[in-house]
Amino acid sequence: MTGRTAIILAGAALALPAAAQAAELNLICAADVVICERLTEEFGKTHPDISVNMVRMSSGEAYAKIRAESRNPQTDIWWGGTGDPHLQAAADELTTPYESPMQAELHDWALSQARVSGNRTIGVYSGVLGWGYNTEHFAAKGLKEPLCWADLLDPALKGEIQIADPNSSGTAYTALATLVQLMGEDEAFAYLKQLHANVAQYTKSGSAPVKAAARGEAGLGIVFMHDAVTQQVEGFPIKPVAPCEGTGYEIGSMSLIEGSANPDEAKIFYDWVLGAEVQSLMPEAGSYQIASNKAAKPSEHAIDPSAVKLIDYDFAEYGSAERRKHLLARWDAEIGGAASE
Ligand code: S7P
Repeated sequence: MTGRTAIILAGAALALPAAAQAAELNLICAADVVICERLTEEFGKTHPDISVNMVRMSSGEAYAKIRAESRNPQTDIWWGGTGDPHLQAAADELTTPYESPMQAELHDWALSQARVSGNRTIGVYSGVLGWGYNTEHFAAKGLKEPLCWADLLDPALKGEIQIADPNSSGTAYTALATLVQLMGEDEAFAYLKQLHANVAQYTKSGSAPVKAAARGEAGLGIVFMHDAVTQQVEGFPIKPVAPCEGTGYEIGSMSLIEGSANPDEAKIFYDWVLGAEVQSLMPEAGSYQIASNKAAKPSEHAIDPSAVKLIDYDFAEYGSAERRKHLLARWDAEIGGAASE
């Protein structure tokens, strides 16, 4: 054996352990960062052989990233965020069908996402749209309690309201689609134009408005009610409201990415996160959505949807690429454009 051969053999021997490297999982998490970090940590405890790279994004941003990467996917699984962009990704075939053995444990509303998408997405939680307002701020300014969508147009609320931009935020897209379903499209845009006079800021993230209201930087944030509850439970003077005329809701969803590098690890996470034990942890991280696993322990702080006037939200229609693109383009032209003037 020459010295050179020995070096090559040594090189080959050194290369062997590389094959035993830890498996990887690239996760986009589109809910609050606290629950995203908690899920990553818990998964790491039960699956120490899989290293998770988690990135937190808003729902619309997650959709845009997955679409931009479609020829060379960098993401394996997308957990959380509102269901509409998951449905759009399913229609675009950016996500891949999977029938999890955990489906038998889920509520029918969670399975309805799978049914309309050919198993390309599934419900992981649900939540009711509304707002949270700062009771101390309202009392100090002598403002009337805002109980209805109509109340938010009161000129006394000028500069008091925050809501996210529906291009980046699933929460704000849910608000836009809800108003269209409640009022009709032209009437909803007329309403949003009037509301614009009272909006201080369109944020990137959906829950930011109520976090600002909690700290007195705004009077009211239009958000999912559970995000208002989180602030209330943390001790801020926030009161969650379900609008009197009726409101929409989300089915927060999860999808596997078509052509991803780690499909087996992604399925392991997918099945794990649908389990009752994992979903029962969500309230510990301040996430008070309604869990999709029928056996998950409900939180005492969760909003009871039967006490709210809910619209019959048409997920298939408002998650379709055509409707979503049309509504977002109209929002940019008639509302977002005015915001930058
Ligand atoms: O905070 C939890 C939550 O409200 O956030 C998701 C939300 O859509 C993500 O934020 P964006 O609005 O910025 O997209 C909801 O799915 C979830 O319930």
